[in-house]
Amino acid sequence: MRKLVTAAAQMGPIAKSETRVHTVARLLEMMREAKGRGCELVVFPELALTTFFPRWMIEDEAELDSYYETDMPGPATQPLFDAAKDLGIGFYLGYGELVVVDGVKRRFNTSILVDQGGNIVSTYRKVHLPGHAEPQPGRDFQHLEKLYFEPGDLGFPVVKAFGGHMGMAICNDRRWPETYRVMGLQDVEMVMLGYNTPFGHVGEQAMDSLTLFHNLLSMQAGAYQNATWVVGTAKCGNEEGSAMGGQSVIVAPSGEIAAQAVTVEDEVITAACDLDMGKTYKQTVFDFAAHRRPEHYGLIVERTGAIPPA
Ligand code: ING
Repeated sequence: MRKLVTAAAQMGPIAKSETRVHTVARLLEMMREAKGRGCELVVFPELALTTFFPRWMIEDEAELDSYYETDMPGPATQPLFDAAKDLGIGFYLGYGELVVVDGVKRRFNTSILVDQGGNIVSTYRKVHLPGHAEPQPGRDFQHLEKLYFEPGDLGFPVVKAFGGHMGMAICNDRRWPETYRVMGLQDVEMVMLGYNTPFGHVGEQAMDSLTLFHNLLSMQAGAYQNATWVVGTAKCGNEEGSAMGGQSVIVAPSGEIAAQAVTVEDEVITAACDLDMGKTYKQTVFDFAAHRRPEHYGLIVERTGAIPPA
């Protein structure tokens, strides 16, 4: 039994005016709380250093740039790396990444995995960007991730770390089965993902009222169908007037919920995750090599949008 004691460190709202120093202090407090409960790994949310700025149309480039990190670690985040090394606990961190390549600014919705030595062992850039590339009329809040980020260009890497096969995703990625399956085909044993999930994203009452149901459904399905642990960590609560769902969760390869947050504040939940738990599923029901028939799956990579029967 390869036990990995893991925490999801859920965050309550981050105000637009909140400084990185104050936000990092909140993260450090939860890192210490997780360590105090015997954790070796703590998963922070998506865009864990700032308010969820894609809710606004931001015209001023300098203001927009202020929501991104140009260095990782940088001055504000170095304390997280130092604490990881001092305490002997690794972390997943989601943040806005700004890199200049051949003189061109590139912007990604990024996560990193940092080991107990304070080393970045994996980097992921969000592939599935929800929402819109330009402001939509009639919305209380925009959702402009397609304007503020490029689709990720790193695929869905799975790395050996923390004694297992570790993969990362971000927010909307958790709704797409391809996310989990590409990592499942690399024998992933734990998928870590942070999310910021506003209610009212679609603006259709029946659907928006199911936001939390769809949150759990997506992660429980992904976990079960790929026999992997899934750690989903929310940034939630009423952030600058926008209500976002919490319900951070640690899901076992069985699809069962091992731990779940009960607030919409900073809250640490933990579970002792047996990384061998998925083996039975991978050797029976989800023995990919024995049961999958890729020769019939071509449309999944050949076709982007659905084409109805003639
Ligand atoms: N947010 C949301 C998410 O996928 C969303 C967007 C909300 C989609 C509600 C569907 C329903 O959880 C991000 N940041 O992807």
